[in-house]
Amino acid sequence: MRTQLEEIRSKAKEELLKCQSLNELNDLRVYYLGKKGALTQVLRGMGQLSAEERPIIGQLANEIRDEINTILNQQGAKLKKAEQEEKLLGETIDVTLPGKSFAQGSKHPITLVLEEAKQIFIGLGFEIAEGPDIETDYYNFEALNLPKNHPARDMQDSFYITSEVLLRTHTSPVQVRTMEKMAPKTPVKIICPGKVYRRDDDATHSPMFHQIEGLVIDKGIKMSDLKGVLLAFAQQMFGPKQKVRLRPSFFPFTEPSAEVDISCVMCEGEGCRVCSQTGWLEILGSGMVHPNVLRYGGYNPEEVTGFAFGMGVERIAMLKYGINDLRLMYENDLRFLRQF
Ligand code: 2NM
Repeated sequence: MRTQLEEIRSKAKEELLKCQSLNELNDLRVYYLGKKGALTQVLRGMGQLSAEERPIIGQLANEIRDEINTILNQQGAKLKKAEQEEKLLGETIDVTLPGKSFAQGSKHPITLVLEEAKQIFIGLGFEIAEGPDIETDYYNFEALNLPKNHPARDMQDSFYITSEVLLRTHTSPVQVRTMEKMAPKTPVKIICPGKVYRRDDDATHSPMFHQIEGLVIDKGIKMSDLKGVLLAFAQQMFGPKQKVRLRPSFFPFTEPSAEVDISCVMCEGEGCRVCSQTGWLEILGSGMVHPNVLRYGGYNPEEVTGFAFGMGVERIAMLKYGINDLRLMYENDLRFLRQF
């Protein structure tokens, strides 16, 4: 029995030290120390030994088991480390490789102009007011001094949902709603940016476009306040040399009304094709808020006055960025959009 045990000891030692993988090592553990392993098998025969021999063989068997265990643990640690190192070597990455680049979008020229215009007016002390795109006849026309069957409604042919509900043709309804909320408090000093809709579709008109309208109401507001605000806006949007001029016009919601021209952004007033040799470009409509509109909004025209103006964002964007065709704005052609 002693020789059997010694044989197990030397064979186990040799095989364990030659072992090349953790799997193989585990097989060896089972083979030598497992329930049906070599050592156990030998020890099964202990019953035949004499009482003197039994403890001696028992001790030897324990010794061998401990020794095999120690070698198993050492080899296990060694092999585990080797396997990890090999895995790491296989996983090396080249940190000098260039990264993957992500396609980056850019803002649409209309968004750029809207954002810049908002910043300019915020700088002039205005607040931004927004409202629904779907409006009632009352807010879109009636409260703006455009009663039913008024001929000026023709200028803003609309998309009707019902006879009383339509897509707004301008952002002025937001101003009426704001007046209703604020009256009789002053000052009112707001701009209303947003989409508007008209039944137009040709080279220079889109059925949907963007507007910014402004409204100021307070005691003693005059036409010169309007001109000062628009001059400051034009100079910040198009450059410090800008001039503005007002020409008499008509809008149902303002009296008096004026078209506002800025000096031509292409020729700085010299006269060119863009400004039809006049040196001026029309960019806005404006005027003093009609007494009827103030009353609809809840203000007393005997106590307060106001000015209002409206501009088309597409037109400003075309002038600012030299875009010669309105339709480019809506085609989503990346060759166009990438330029901004
Ligand atoms: C324009 C031209 C002139 C305007 C008037 C109002 C309101 F609500 F106060 F009556 N908002 N916007 C106005 C006046 C708009 O756009 C060409």
